[in-house]
Amino acid sequence: MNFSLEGKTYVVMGVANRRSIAWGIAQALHDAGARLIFTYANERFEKPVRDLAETLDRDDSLFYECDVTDDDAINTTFENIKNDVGVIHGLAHCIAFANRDELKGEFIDTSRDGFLLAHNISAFSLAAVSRAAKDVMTEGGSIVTLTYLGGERVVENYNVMGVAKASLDATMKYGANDLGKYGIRVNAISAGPIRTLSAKGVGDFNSILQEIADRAPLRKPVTQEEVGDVAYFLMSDLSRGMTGEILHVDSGYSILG
Ligand code: NDP
Ligand code: N5H
Repeated sequence: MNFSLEGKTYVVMGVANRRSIAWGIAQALHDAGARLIFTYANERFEKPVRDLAETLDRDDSLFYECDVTDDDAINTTFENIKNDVGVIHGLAHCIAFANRDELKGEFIDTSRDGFLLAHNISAFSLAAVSRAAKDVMTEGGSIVTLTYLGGERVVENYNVMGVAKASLDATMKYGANDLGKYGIRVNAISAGPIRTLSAKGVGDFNSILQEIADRAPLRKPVTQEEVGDVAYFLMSDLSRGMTGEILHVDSGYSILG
């Protein structure tokens, strides 16, 4: 069995800064020998992503702007990727968004627009991106998305994002069923809480991390590196018999009642 990802190319969507889970995944894939393609939501994020990628000891990374609310942008991005590299072997979808003011208070107060926005960016995007990526995964491939426990059970304040993650989880499973015949696997990592830009401004994030330190079986929050290593496993042939699965990388927290 070959654990190396040398000669393989992976698209990583959702690096905002060095704290991003997507960056933890990019580093793990890079360390395994992979070539990386980065996408960012708009040109504002191009420089930070390029600056980060420059810290990797290879210079063949590629960069594309891709706002996942725009079908034309998705199609153009993957057409450009096909023209530029020919074939990709996997994709990490590390994208979510909900209006900040709907990530507190009661779920029931979510607006129609806020509900649709969260589902558009955080769940439908996986279907749209998988369909476009399929045409560039001509040797089979592995798609990995990031989900959270709040899609399986009610977690205070996660609100509309929890409902969107439930949709993402189902999107992942239906996608896995459709794409399996092309040798493309689709799985999700359910990460424990990690302090990232998205988590910024979450009022009691310290107490959420403390709860993990106090109660999770491993008694510590997870890191971007730990999530990155499981993404590497899912991208590699070691996981070739798995699709449609949710792997919890959460210090064991989800087994607690
Ligand atoms: P980051 O803030 O680092 O990443 C979120 C990313 O979403 C950003 O890079 C942002 O891109 C991208 N994004 C938002 N809207 C769009 C859009 N319209 N088009 C393209 N990209 C978009 O946070 P995380 O690393 O924490 O989040 C990554 C994933 O991990 C999310 O799905 C999140 O729900 C999930 N997750 C996070 C956990 C945590 O505790 N942090 C726990 C479990 C799951 P840009 O910067 O270019 O705007
Ligand atoms: C129970 C919790 C804490 C409360 C809920 C947090 C939910 C966070 C997820 C979304 C993705 C955060 C979000 O959309 C923030 C935006 O409104 C504002 N931020 C931005 O626009 C920044 C600049 C950009 C980069 O962010 C995005 N997303 O584009 C959950 C936590 C314990 C775990 C957690 C933080 C989960 C998660 O899904 O991220």
